[in-house]
Amino acid sequence: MQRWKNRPDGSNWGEFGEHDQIGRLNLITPERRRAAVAEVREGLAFPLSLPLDFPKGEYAQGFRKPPLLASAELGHNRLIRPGATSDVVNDDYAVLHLQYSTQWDSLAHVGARFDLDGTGEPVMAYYNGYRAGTDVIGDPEGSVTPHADALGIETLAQTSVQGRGVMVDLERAAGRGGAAVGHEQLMGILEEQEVVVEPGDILCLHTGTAAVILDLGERLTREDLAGHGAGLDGGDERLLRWITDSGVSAIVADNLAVESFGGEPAPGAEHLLPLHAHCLFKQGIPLGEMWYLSELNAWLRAHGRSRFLLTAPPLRLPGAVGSPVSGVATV
Ligand code: UVW
Repeated sequence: MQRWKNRPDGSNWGEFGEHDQIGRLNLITPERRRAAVAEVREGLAFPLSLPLDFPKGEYAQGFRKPPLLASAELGHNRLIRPGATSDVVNDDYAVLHLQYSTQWDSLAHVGARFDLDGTGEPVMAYYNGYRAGTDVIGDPEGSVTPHADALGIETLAQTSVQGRGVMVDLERAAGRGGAAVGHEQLMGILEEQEVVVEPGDILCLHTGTAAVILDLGERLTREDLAGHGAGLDGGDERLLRWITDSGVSAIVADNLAVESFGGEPAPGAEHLLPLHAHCLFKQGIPLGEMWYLSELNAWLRAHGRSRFLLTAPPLRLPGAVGSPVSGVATV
């Protein structure tokens, strides 16, 4: 049974199959992955994650909390009887807010109220017409433990998330302030930096924000975060249309939310985070946030390159809506 009668304007629901749960990652075909592998010429690898206890400072006082790491005591490890052998063994466990630091947002992270059934009654829905309450469990009051029975992060992990990354240096073009980069400016930047984006590519946006997060450590303030780093202008319809037409399979940035975000919806806006709604809800484009892109960006710039092999699966953690990610770029 089709899950929806109406699909949102500007959405691609159904185009990758009625039951599709990986959205535009479908565009990373074996042929495109081979083209990504062909970008490996030097054999150098760059880690693309912040240490997962960053950001520090005032960010740690927000609703997402830094990791709590603890040891599972040896006495609880049933494999080892203390004193029986000379082995010394540690296990540990973590309480991890999955979207605290460098992360992937799954397609279950952001949905929207939409009239799926054509009854005039909007229901809470996600990419490809999956529904809150039946497919993605959770409620705005937080009285139910969230669990994504569809669109969870493990669906992305199963694809391996490996393809061609393409770097755009927004910091170089738009500075260190919090510029909102719209369609016209982005097209100018692509031309100036001679970056060509093709279907299936994972678009990576360097803004310098993660480097500041690392440099400031505990001294990081809310103002530093609010004022630093460019982001995409999610309110720019032409930019959203370009994202649709470009065929990018995912978008990654080293800033907080890929898009510029002032904390409040724009006056009259339908969505708090319009680029999230466009990518996660309408187009099935996963978003990566707070990645660490500075060293890779500097190397690419120094070598006149923008493309690389990107391997960045999230945790294969059934039912989660986001995940830390320790991606690797190989050049
Ligand atoms: C929200 O906070 C809604 O999203 P994100 O962490 O993806 O920016």
